[in-house]
Amino acid sequence: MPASEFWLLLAFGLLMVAAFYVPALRGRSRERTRQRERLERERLERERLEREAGQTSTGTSLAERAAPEVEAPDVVAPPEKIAPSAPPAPAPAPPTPPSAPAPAGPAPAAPAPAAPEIETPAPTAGRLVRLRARLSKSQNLFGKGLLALLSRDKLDEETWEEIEETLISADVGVEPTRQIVEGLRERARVLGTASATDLRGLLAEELVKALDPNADRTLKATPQGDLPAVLLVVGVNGSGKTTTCGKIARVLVADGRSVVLGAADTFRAAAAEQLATWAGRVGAEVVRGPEGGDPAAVAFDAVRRGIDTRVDTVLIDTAGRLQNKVGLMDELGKVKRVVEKHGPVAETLLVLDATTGQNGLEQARVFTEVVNVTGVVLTKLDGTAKGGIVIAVQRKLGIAVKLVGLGEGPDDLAPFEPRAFVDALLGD
Ligand SMILES: Nc1nc2c(ncn2[C@@H]2O[C@H](COP(=O)(O)OP(=O)(O)O)[C@@H](O)[C@H]2O)c(=O)[nH]1
Ligand SMILES: [Mg+2]
Repeated sequence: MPASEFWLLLAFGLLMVAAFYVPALRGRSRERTRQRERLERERLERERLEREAGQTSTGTSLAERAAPEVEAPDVVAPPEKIAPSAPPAPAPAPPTPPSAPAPAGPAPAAPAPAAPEIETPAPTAGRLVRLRARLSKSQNLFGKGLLALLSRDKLDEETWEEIEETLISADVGVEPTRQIVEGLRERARVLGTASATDLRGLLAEELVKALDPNADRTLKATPQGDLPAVLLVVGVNGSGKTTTCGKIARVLVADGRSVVLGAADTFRAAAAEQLATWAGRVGAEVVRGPEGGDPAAVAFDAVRRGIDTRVDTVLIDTAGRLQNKVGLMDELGKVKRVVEKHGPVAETLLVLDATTGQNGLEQARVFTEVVNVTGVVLTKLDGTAKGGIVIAVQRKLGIAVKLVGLGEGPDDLAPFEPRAFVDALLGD
C-alpha cells in the first residue's frame, strides 16, 4: 500500500512539475521565435534600404550615362569609325546604338576617329598553299582513302568500283566521277603496270582536268573608266555572304584597292552591323539603309557613293531568303537592275556552303536562273570531308569557282587554284 501510494505521489509530483515547466519552456521558445523574426525583419529592412540606396546611385549613373548615349549615334554613324576600335568582330559594335549596356560602347568609340586601328590583311598570293592544312578532313578521303586503293597490288574491277564510291562519297558527283575514273583507268592501262606513285600523279592530273584548269578565275574588281567595279554577292542565308564580303574587301585592300561596301541585306540590322565591323577593320566605308528598307535603294546608294568617292570596287552584300523563288527573283533582279543604272555589274558571285553538298547545288541553280552568276565562292571547305564538291560545282553549274573559304578568320579566303587544291587534297 505505501509503495503504491509512493508511486502515485511521485507521478502526481512529476505532473505538477511538467504542468509548471512546459508552458514556461513554450513561452521561452515563443520569445526566441519572436526575437528571430524581429532580427529577420530588421535584416530585410536593412537590405531594402541598401538596395534603395544602390538603385539611387545606379539611377544617377544611368542618368549620367544618358548623355554619352545621346551622343553615341553621332560617333557611331560612320560605322567604319567605331569598328576599328573593336577588332574582335561581332560583339562590341551592335550594343552601342540600342541602349543599356552602353558604357563600353561610347568609351572606346571616342578615340577611334583619332587613331583608327586599320589592320593589314595578309597577302593573297599563295594563300591556298598556306591554308592547305584546313583541307585535312577532305584530305583523309582523297589522300588516304584513294591513295590506299591505288596502292593495292592488283587494280581489279572491285578496286575501281571502290575508287568510284570514294569519289562519289566525297561529293564529286556521279558524272564527273565516271569521267575521272574512266580517264584514270585508260591511262593506267596504257602505262601497263603502274606504281602507286605513278597512279597518284595520274589521279592528280585527272582531278585537275575535272576542275577546268584554264577557266578564268580572276575577280573582276578593276574600275572601268570612272566607274568602280561593282560586285554583287548572292546566296542562301548562312552560306557566308557577309563574311565573304568582308574577306573580299580585305583581299582587295591588301592588293591596294579602295572599297565601298553596300549593306543591301536590310532584313536584319545585325547584317549591316556585321558588314560594318568587317569594313571597319580595313578602313572601308559602308553604305547602309534603314532596317527593313529597300535593298535595291541601298545597293544604288552604295554604287553612287563609290562613284562619288572614286573607289575601285563596290561590294554589295544581299539577303538570301529562299523560301519563295519569285520573291527572291524579284528582289535580286531589282537590285541588279537598279545598280545597272550606274553601269554594268562587273561580277555576280554566288556564295555556296560546301557542307551542304549536293543540296547546295540545287539551291545554286535557282540563283543562276535569277542572276547571271559569273563566279562561285565555295565557303566552309574547312568544315567538310567532301572537298570533291568543288569539282561538282565546277562541272554541274559550269561556273568557275573563284574563291574558297577555309575558315572563319579574316584572311581565311583563298583564290582558287586547281593544282594547289588537288595537291592539298592528295597530300604529300
Ligand atoms: N568554318 C567556316 N565558317 C565560315 C566560312 N565562311 C563563313 N563562315 C561562317 O558561316 C556563318 C554564316 O556566315 P554569314 O556571312 O553571316 O552568312 P550569310 O547569311 O550568307 O551572310 C558565320 O558563322 C561565318 O563565320 C568558312 O569558310 N569556314
Ligand atoms: Mg549576311
